[in-house]
Amino acid sequence: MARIAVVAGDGIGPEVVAQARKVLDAVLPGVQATEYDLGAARWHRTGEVLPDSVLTELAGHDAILLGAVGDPTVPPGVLERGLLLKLRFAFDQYVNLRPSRLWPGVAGPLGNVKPGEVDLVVVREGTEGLYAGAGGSLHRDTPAEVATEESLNTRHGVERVIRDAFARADRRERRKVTLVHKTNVLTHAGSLWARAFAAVAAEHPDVTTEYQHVDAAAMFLVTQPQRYDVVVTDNLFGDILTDIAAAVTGGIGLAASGCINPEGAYPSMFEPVHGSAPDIAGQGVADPVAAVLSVALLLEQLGHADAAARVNAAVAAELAGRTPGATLRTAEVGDRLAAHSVA
Ligand code: GGG
Repeated sequence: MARIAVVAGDGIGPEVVAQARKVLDAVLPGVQATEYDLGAARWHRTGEVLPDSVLTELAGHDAILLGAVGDPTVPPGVLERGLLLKLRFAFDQYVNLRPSRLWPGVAGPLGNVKPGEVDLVVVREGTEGLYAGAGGSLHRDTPAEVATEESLNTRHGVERVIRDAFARADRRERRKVTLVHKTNVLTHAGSLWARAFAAVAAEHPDVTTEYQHVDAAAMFLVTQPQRYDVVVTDNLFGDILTDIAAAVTGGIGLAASGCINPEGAYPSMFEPVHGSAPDIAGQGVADPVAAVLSVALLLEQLGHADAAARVNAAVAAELAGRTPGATLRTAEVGDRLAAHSVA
């Protein structure tokens, strides 16, 4: 039976993960879920973020279900780098998979796309780019202060995520991959991405390819999101573009993601795209759909396609039945989704 490590984390993380757990238990009876107390509370209590002993324990699981990371009482970066990025990097989760679809019954905010018309997936590089942590600062807190943040791009890292994007496109109906970068300005990294993309594209003659600068892609994701199928891009561009994609497909509360180690050498991690939302934490009003859809991605990754399909169907029914503007209660949504996910 699958062994899942659960890291609820901060803010609304525990609230939405509790609903995701209900759904997981409903579709995979007997699943072994172990909770790990990581996040702001642990840091305040112990000064630790993610001790190596816990990392070793997490490595023994089949997957990780994560809620949210980040808390206003903790200095910026301590939890984000020390927990979220440490997990992604330690477990070589180089594919950050972020699907966006306009679910039946969910209206696009601009009225320019019909329900069901958008079904795209962003394959965001997960272990390199500006997130690598390369850089430094000089003369801190003086008028001469200088800070650098460098983008790390290796041929190995870029090529493997592009390969993953093409493999996904091969399994989809439209078979199209869009590379998004800024090759006209970021010429060093851009050239590497463009050459790696061309090399992998040559191995997939049946896949349609296109290139877009990131600023154009940001615009087209708003005005014509239906033009995209698979989008492959670097770590920061992917983070930003997937928030835009979420906004045009019903909001960040519906956006799920997987931080995937495709080789299975390490556990993959599944998390809602949203953060800890401290402004609404503890009120029981956070939408758990993103966390529940992250469970569907987890189930697919672990080979439980039927269970994943049941969760997706339950979400589709839930969203089709929503009245715009109606108050949502996190636990009630979780109860409904769990009940409808059962075979
Ligand atoms: N649900 C995951 C979470 O808490 N994300 C907050 C965050 O800082 N994300 C940055 C990223 O995904 O790179």
